[in-house]
Amino acid sequence: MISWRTAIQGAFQGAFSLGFFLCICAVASGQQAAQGLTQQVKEGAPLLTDIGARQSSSTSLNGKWDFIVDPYETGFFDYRYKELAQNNPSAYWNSPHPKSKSDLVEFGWNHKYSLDVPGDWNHQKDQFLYYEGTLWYERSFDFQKKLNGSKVYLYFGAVNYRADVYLNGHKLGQHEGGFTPFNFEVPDSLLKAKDNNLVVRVNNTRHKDDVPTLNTDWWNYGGITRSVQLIEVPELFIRDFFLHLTAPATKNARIKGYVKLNRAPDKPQKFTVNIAALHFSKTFIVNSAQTALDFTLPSLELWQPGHPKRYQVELMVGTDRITDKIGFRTVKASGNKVLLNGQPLFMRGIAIHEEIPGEMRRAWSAADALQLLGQARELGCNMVRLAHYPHDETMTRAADSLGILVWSEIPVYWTIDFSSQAVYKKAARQLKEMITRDHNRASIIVWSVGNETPVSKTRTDFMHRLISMAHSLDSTRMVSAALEVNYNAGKNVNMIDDPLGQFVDLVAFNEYLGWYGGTPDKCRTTNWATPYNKPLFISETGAGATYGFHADSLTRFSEEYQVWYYKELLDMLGRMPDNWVGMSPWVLADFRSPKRNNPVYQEGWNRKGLYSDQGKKKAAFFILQKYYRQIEKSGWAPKIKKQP
Ligand code: GCB
Repeated sequence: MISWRTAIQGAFQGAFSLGFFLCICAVASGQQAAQGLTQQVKEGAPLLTDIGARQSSSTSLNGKWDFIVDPYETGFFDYRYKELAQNNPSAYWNSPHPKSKSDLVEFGWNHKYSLDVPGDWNHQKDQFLYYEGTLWYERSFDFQKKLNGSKVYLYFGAVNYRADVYLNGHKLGQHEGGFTPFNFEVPDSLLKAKDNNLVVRVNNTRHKDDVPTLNTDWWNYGGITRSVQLIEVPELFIRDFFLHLTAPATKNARIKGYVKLNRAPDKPQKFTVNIAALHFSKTFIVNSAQTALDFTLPSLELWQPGHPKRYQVELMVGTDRITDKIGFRTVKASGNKVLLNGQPLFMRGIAIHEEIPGEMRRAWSAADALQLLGQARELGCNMVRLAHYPHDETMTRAADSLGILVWSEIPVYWTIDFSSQAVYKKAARQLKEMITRDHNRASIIVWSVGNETPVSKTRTDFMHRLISMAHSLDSTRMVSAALEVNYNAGKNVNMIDDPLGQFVDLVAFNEYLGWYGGTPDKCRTTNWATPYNKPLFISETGAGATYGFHADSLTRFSEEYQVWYYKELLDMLGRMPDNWVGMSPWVLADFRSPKRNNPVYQEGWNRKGLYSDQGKKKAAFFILQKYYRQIEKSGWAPKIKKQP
């Protein structure tokens, strides 16, 4: 179905975006070269999890890295466009060492050109604002192992979009996907005590067959956008574990899960779980790489918004020890409700992009997470939709600590190529990496497999496979996707009847009645329904307003229009069916988007934020805040009277 929205957006962008496209075409055409990037694929080691809890064994490689901008891929291909051999001195992963002053050297690493890691490159230098292509990063480091016989992993929180990683002239491997972590085992033979040379080729060129694809409504920030660290672990170590509560009990609470070691132990080993605050300790015997865990805690305080109780859990095998703060709670869709710890839940949400708008940059740090979640809290939220890709681990950890529920999503967005098996693999990989990284975070209640994907059998099969995969990786959370709406022209009930609805646990939909289709008074005669007997969630709704622009409420982009939109929306919500369990309006703050080219009101910003790009609250913020406060008091969305 081609929605009215697509048509309107098309017309709108046609009018405003020509300048931008002309300006980036020059860069884009030179980048077709990057298509050859995948010719040497060497994937990373299985993911180490709970990185945030392994800080004592980790060495940060954050800081200043030197860089070379390489739009023609000169550091990777020779002049016949063949990939350079590993030992070719012209390859940028090999530091140039001219033997004499007559030697010709056409590249070099110079502290004059450096970028902060983590951090997107776009905000760090004016000339990179629109840059899409290849940029090489380089740094050196010393490293002394602390343990005998240990293993060392090089861990990247995320690199957008592709990374080729070289240590001391040797390729460790490659990773694709801009928002999930990856790691490589560093062979002892490569690691030196002094002057290790680490080079990363980063490329953020957009491709049709990537996830996301060419077209998104957000900025394509490039670079090593999240932390880089070396992690030293004993030869036998805990690679991953998963602990979850099976039923909402505060006495004799049953915990299940598993522990995964990096390999099967040579002989049976003791594996211990300690929770000191509960005076709990239990030892299991493990003799394979993966062991199921099942135990009972005599008493337990449940994690939930308003009471984000977390326990320090210690896990030990041999000489390896991890301690992490873990909250225990249950969540499930049951009939047409969502139950959190067995109680019906109403989600007072907001959608968030991973961006600090005031600095026009990707968010990545704990302080960034606290800023964004703090703003959501002020709005009265108990839930956030982290759109449209997995955010940094600091974000889900902060949500755990603050007691904010999370919807976490992979960037299967709009029109990725659903007919391609290669694209499916990319999406599935990102789904696996997202779930593996965060399956111990109590805050996460929904894994989302995508956003506004156009209905067709091929798409539904593709998405169904992802949903099944999410369920099999983690059966303890809801799986969903933000669906589009079937606007039944002329009828007063809009149906959310996307066939994907039969496979999700939570039927979620995006609607923009009064922004993309006519004016907000349309809400007065509109009702919503779904044929699925499942909880119903509004994953997006919103209108644009430029902070400080005041006019009458019929004037687009005025704060008054946005206020009107929210008032009509809230009135309409008073008529939502009984299975309506919450919403995450679009969006917390104005965010950068190359698709938004109104020269007066947008200038490259999507203006649907309730906070401006400078963190100022728009008038509509207070409308939603009041509504959420009412709900918080009454426990459920009130069937409110018309908004004054
Ligand atoms: C949507 C998309 C979101 C856009 C938003 C908008 O439906 O899911 O990524 O940014 O609409 O502002 O149009």
